[in-house]
Amino acid sequence: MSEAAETGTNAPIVFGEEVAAARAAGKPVVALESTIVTHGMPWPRNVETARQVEADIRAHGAVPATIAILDGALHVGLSDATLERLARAEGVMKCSRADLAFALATKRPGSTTVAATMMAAHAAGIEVFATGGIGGVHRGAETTFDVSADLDELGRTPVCVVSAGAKALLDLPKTLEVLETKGVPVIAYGTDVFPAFWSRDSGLAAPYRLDTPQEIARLMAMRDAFPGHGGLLVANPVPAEAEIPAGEMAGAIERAVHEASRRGVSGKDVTPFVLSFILELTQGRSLETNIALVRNNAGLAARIAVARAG
Ligand code: PSU
Ligand code: MN
Repeated sequence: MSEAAETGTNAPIVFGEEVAAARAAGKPVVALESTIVTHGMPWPRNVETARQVEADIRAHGAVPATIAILDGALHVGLSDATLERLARAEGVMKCSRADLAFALATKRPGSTTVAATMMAAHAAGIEVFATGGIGGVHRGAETTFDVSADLDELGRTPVCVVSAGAKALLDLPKTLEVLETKGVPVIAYGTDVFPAFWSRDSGLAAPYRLDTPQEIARLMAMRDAFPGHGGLLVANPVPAEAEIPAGEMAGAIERAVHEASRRGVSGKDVTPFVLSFILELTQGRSLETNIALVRNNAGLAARIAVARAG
């Protein structure tokens, strides 16, 4: 099913049943990425989390649309069986902006990163998207040039991305600088500091603070007054009871980043490698925190989508 007339795209989009019904009824929809399922968490916690996150969105009055590439089409909203198949599959392509059209054209199964999910969500007319943490400027980027395509996409595509900040394995000050350069408003939710994924406080001041989904919806409406604007980053701190304070994470992050460069891990493999290495170093604690923060982001994204529709 192509929605060329409505979205101005010829992208081959297949809407899941629940999402198609929500669109027809004008109900709020929240997009979800799938790289976190295929490359961010181990089986079977990945599929359990994906299901739980979808339930969290429904509990807050919106409809979840998990996005993935299957059989040469962008699937917006996956059936439970498809979600499980994706979560179990080996060799799924991690698709960012550079990879999306390639996976579609060659009919390879692909999961979507923040950047590719934003592209797909926008093509499908979805304005709010929940993830764990965005990609950004990697430590040592001054020599490796490793900067996530997520930042470029935020600069150009009008989707509100709800995250727990940027992954703390990154260079967070540089990530905030690039977001500012690209004209992306960064809004900390209910706090004055920029959160650091597993930790509530990165030690960096947040550019802006808002305290309700209604205020964020109002900001989105105001952004609409300026055609050609890009995305919005909402940084929602992990719930206090699930956080691992930055001081406790620092050692594990340092070791994992060091190990990645020692082994010559590069390109799209860096983030998955570092995440799974940190999971081992923290004996699974980082995974529990990751799950808690994604669920928290899904709930807030649903409330923003509801406020935006109302
Ligand atoms: N957040 C998580 N786990 C993940 C990711 C984010 O909690 O696995 C993924 C997202 O899909 C993000 C990607 O867009 O990592 C960034 O990869 P890269 O740095 O290669 O752009
Ligand atoms: Mn990269």
